[in-house]
Amino acid sequence: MWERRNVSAVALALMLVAGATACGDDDDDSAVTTEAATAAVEPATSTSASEPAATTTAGPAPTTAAASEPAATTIPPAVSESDRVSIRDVLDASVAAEAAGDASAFVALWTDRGLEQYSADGSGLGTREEILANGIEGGEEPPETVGDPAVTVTGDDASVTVDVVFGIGVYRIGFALVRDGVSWLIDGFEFQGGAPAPEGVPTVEVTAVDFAFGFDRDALASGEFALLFDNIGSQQHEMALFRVPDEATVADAGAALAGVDGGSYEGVPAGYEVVDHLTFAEPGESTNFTFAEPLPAGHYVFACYIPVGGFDLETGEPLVPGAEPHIARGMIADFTVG
Ligand SMILES: [Cu+2]
Repeated sequence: MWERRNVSAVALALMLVAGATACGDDDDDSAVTTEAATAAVEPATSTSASEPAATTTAGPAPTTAAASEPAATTIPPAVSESDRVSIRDVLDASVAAEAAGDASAFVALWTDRGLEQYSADGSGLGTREEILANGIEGGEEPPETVGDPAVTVTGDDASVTVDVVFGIGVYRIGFALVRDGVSWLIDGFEFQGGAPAPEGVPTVEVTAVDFAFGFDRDALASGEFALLFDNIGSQQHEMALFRVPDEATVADAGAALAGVDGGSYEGVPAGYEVVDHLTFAEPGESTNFTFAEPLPAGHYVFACYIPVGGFDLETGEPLVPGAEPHIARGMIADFTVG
């Protein structure tokens, strides 16, 4: 449940391009920094809207990829304007159909495999048959996108990554599409976690052990940072962010927040405020979180509500029934912005 909170919300949002042109074009390079986007897109784009792309440093990635995989592919071909437009149209149409609750229009844009991945990765909408039978609720406001979607086309296959704002975070979503006559069908969906930090925003590492957080408080004081959450403990850990009274000590905050429901965040006492669930990591895993906006001045805590002994990712149930949350073992740490 902990991890799924973010996943499902973002997946529901599925939006794409609707806001892409309207909002920030200053983060283009953020779209080409991870593997998913490597194949990259920016250099391959056709000329129409890609002036900023030419100035990014996207060059090395495709070069390396091409050199290390000589057998399968060479340099990705440029994406034709017609492909680019029709791919964006398909993704837009999917967002619109889902927002409108138009189940038949929605499923017509997806392959069975794509729907399966979309459902499994968080939307929970189910199979084509289930969607047609149950309908789609609709009414969700599509979230804002950051930068331009990154599009790669290889023959009859396309991949798209897009960064979307949900809550206070920026997340990356990947799509696979297959050519279908003159148009495309969505054939894959992947929630890829936190988007890379925008250029110029420092990434601050927060380590998790059993049962404590470690980080440089001074590095968080500006309020403008991204987080790398490095779980070097033997248990699952997470970061939930709360705003706490200025005068509260960590002990005060721990006592006040230990009784909060770690899944729903119900039970937050007066004077305290849940900001958001930020991220989760399995033992030995690192995850990242990028804020959509700098954190306002204030006194904050990171807290972990994972039950001692962990929980089942599929069911969200604690592996040890009745186990106390890590916060009750002292897994809470404070910092001040401003
Ligand atoms: Cu923990």
